[in-house]
Amino acid sequence: RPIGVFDSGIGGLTVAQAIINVLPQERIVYFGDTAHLPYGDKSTAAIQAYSVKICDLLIRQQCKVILIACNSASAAAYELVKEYVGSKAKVLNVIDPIVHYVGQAYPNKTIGLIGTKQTVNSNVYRKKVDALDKGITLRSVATPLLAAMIEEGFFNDSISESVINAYLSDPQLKGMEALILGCTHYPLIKKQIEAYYQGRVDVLDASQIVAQHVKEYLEQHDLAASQRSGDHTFYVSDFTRSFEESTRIFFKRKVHLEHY
Ligand code: DGN
Repeated sequence: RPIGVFDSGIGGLTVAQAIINVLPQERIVYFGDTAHLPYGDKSTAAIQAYSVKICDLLIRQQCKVILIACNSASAAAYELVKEYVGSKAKVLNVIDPIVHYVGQAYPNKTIGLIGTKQTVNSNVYRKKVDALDKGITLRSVATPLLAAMIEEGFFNDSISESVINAYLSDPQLKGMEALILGCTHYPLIKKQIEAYYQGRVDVLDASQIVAQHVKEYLEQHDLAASQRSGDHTFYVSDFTRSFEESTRIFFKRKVHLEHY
């Protein structure tokens, strides 16, 4: 049975790619909700409704695990989706693995978070970090322009550098030990963010941490596939050629998108 991975759009392909890298024998069914993107500025109720519908589809595709590969949807809909899906599939999100990692690596330290408005304003990261009781201080800043900027192909250039510098110079983000890249798109600008800090801050690529977590989860729950049972499939709720072209940015190769 495949692993279902869903996101508001094609940005979650960074997470799918990271999973394929560590779990090459697994088959992925990806769903990008391109008809409703961006989730980052939507209400919690809207994101919950979209997420539930997507899970219906992934369950019909026999997915053994559903990974909410979008920080905004993980923040808004994880608890609800988990209850909705029940015993039909395991549900994972992209926030818990990062919070767990930070708890192990940075007790009593100050950590930063950047992500969409939904991710930051939901305070889900803060609540989960506080629940660890490890003395970690979380400072977060919503950086809504970054995802749109990357989708338009602005990364590793002077325009993205200006936008990144403007956001990261926020006084909220002073004095931290590490920065969580809390959005599917940000692995693409990790190098630029690292360059901004010049080694003073650890920049945490959530997609790598999440992929490692999925691997351990499958092994622990005896769900890992021993060999690949077919090709990955990539669905979108609204097909455009430009989405398909943009898959190159987030995935190693151009991906064929199917309209569902
Ligand atoms: N995929 C969303 C996230 O990780 O929060 C970002 C894309 C968006 O909805 N703007």
